Amino acid sequence: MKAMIIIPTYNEKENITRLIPEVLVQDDNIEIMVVDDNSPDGTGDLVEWISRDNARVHLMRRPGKLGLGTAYISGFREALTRPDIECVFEMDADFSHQPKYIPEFLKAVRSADVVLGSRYVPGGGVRNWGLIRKVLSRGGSIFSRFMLGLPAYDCTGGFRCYRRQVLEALDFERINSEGFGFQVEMLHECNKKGFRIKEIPIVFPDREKGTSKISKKIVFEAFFLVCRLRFSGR
Ligand SMILES: Nc1nc2c(ncn2[C@@H]2O[C@H](COP(=O)(O)OP(=O)(O)OP(=O)(O)O)[C@@H](O)[C@H]2O)c(=O)[nH]1
Ligand SMILES: [Mg+2]
Repeated sequence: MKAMIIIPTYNEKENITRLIPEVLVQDDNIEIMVVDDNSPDGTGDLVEWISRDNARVHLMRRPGKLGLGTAYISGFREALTRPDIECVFEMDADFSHQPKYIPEFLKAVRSADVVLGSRYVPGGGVRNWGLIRKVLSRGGSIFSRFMLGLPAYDCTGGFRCYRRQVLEALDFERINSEGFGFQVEMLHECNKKGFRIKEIPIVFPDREKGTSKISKKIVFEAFFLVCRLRFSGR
């Protein structure tokens, strides 16, 4: 299946040059689109340089740090302009999402509309996480699952594959959250439209290089989003 892998970046120069070749070797039908928010560390320039020699690598540059949600939506829109692309991935640049799982996503998406890389199904897990982070992540998924009736155990993960028909059916104007909230909102919209959602186990190591962009604000935003979705009946 012809796939576009969207990788949003903000200051990922230590990861991105190593990640791109590791992704591309997983399957000949894969292309990559990096959505860079004018990273001060020059990530965008590095990717531009790689893309000049490699037709499977594309770069979208945005003028400043506009957030993960809009980065993905811009990437989705761009990927959909390519009629040959059959599925679109979300993937982080920091190696928490290990490229070795890509073939398993491609296999699973043959019989599903949305495939979620899941830390919370047998065979999945996290590595090198502190207790607070574990509780927040697991608790956030359980909370989202029960509040919104989502058919998944990992509702906040960002290693995913969508069939193009799914993205074509979604109204991106309605989705305006960031971080974990964005992942929950996307999943909720897919579920409401009746798409087939499947989880495959992934092991999620903590990033080794670069710094996290997660803030308390993103965690609170996700909590209030789930409450809003639940009680507004959206
Ligand atoms: N384009 C763009 N990319 C972003 C933005 N914020 C984060 N990213 C990228 O999104 C991906 C996930 O961000 P991380 O900081 O790793 O967040 P996380 O994986 O949820 O948290 P950690 O586990 O702490 O790494 C990485 O590839 C980041 O570079 C943003 O505002 N714009
Ligand atoms: Mg990360």
